[in-house]
Amino acid sequence: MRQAPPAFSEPVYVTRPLLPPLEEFVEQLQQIWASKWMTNGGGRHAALEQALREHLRVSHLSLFANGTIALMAACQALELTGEVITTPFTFPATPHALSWNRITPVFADIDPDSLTIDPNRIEELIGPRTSAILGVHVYGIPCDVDGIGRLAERHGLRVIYDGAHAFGTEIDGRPVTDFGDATMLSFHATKLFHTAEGGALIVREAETKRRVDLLKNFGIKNETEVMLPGINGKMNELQAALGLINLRYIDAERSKRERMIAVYRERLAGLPGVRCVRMPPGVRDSCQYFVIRIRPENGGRSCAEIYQGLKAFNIHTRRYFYPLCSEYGHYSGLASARPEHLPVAHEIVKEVLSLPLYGELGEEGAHRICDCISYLLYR
Ligand code: T4K
Repeated sequence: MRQAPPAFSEPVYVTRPLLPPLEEFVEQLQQIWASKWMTNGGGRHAALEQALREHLRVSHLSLFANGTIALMAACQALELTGEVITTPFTFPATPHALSWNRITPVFADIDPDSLTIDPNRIEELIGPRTSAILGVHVYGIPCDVDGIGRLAERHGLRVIYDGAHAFGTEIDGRPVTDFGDATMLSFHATKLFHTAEGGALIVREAETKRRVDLLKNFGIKNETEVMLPGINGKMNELQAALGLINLRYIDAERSKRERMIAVYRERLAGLPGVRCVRMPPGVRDSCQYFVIRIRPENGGRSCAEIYQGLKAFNIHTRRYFYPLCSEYGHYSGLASARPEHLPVAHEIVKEVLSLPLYGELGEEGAHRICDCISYLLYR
């Protein structure tokens, strides 16, 4: 009988926010207090847009209060209507952004390796009401951007990417945000780069950015002209200040996460029924999540059992993104949501487990988590 490894004394979560030295934020707060400028296009908002444009090597970026509203604004900016083809293997925000625009999501199955929408399953779903494809770079793994791009061109469709997990992802040295008409990024507290709540929309053309900037501010051009039925999606100065500070620390945080990922890969490869989800060759990992797939072998443990078992060690992993969006009551009645149309997604969603990944936990934390997983698998 193997001896159980010790439990963590403090809860270990799937992630924890990167928190810079408090003094640096307090200093920013003092300046904000002195200026009495809290939101509506302040100096920090402008500075963060500029800093992120440089950091991410993009031309047209608009900050938002959160990623979801950025995605909703993308649908408006690109004037999407009717149906949009998307993945069921994502966070609820993805199809909900469509629903809030009165657009029907049409679910396409995913690719078994990249776990992103499978371009080979998109074409059969394109109909007269289809206006776009909405791919998700899930866990920071890029969609098949070339395949999707070719399809969209052939059928005259727009392409939007939900890049909530893809801050800093690159494909052969090119920012992932170079692909598609628009890409959303999330800066939620659970993201490697964050502003507590926040997000951005990156678009290809200056004219689209102008439209996006109007859309996130009620459509207001000036004191007497309101150009569009916009919404309030603005990022405020406190969020922007936190973002400016966090930018100083993300390279260090990324390195710590890379070292944890190396430990996980080395320790977990070869465990019975466990596979590490990997970035394709040439892709720079956003280090947002570390995900394993657990398939019970010869009566071994299932993902659900490992997820439960780890709780006894005070390790709180997440089964992102179980259940599939197509299984939510709001969408399950759609023809495209029928399980027989989404066999790969249904199989994979039962296997995936996101392990804790944040710098503070370090390599030692990763080793201890591997000890617990190994114990549960061999027990
Ligand atoms: N598209 C995709 C593909 C997404 O994954 C997301 C968001 C969006 C769109 C929408 O972007 P935003 O509108 O959120 O910008 C969390 C995040 O809230 C959510 O942003 C994220 N995806 C999703 C994958 O994860 P939950 O419901 O899992 O969060 P919660 O509160 O359970 O937090 C997870 C763990 O993080 C906790 O167990 C502990 C830790 N935590 C969390 C918070 C909020 C902290 O340590 N501190 C904190 O302040 O959704």
